[in-house]
Amino acid sequence: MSRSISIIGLGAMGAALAGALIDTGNAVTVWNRTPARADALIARGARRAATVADAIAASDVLVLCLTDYAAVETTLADVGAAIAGKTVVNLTNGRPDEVRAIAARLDGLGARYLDSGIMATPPMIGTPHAFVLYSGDSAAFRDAEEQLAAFGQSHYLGEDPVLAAVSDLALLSAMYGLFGGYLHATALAGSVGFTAKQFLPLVEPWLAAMMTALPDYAERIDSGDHARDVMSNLQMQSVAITNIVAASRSLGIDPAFMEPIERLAKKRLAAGFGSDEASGLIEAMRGK
Ligand code: FVH
Repeated sequence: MSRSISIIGLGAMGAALAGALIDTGNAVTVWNRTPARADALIARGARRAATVADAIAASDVLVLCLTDYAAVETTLADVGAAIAGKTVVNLTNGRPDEVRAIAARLDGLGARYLDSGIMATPPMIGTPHAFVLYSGDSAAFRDAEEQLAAFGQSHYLGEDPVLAAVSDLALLSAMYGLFGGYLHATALAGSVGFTAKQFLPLVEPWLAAMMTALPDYAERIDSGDHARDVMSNLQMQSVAITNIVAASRSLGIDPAFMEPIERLAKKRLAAGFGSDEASGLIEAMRGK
């Protein structure tokens, strides 16, 4: 039997989510501020809601996928009591303060709230490579779990609604660190003539090899012990870090991506932790 679900927000991601729900046999109602963006989904069998209130009335589960929480607040500004008893799954990227504010407001209106982080690009939705983080009302998650599985693997993190949003930001931070590092490295290599394609066979296996250090880093971080069995101490690494910044400048590359790492390393050295592993940089990030 098909279950109904409403999607509010049909940008690149919202349209992919709606498509995956249609493909898995759900009765999908869609609303978008710019109505024309719904046309392709209507042609695939979705129902068009004329208003946000119409989308809310159509289903017990509402999925929001908008640019930011300001858009979420605007879209839900006038919902009132109509949202009581509904499950709101908010897949919009946001900050913990924004999550708490919307969760409290919807709770006050009698809705069940799930916050979420989508760890996928639109073409990955509905494939085994997509995973989506959820936190908030556990009963609401259990009830909607089967429908939400259309998006990819679901990871429920706990009752506190901010868990998914902060984990999302943390994972995106790791991604931007990786991409930022890759772009800086490629700019540096490019300054002496390598094209990105020529540099790729060097940088790709290097990054893959460095990823294997993460379990050891995790152990050091959790124990707070960055001094045991040190292989590559920070004093030694800080020479390379400072050289990267200085060489970038002299080769005409903006060192902006690497400067914060240099600053954190100097802070750690000044505190007397030069013989520790570089995992100890996390203590400087934590303000210790
Ligand atoms: N696309 C991606 O790769 C990432 C993957 C990880 C998760 N993100 C998050 O998903 C949210 C939406 O992203 P998106 O890619 O769908 O974004 P757009 O294609 O730019 O569509 C934006 C939709 O938001 C609507 N919208 C914006 N402002 C308002 C507003 N004030 N009132 C009502 N709707 C609003 C916009 O409507 P329209 O411009 O078509 O009328 C689109 O439906 C986002 O949080 C990502 O971080 C995607």
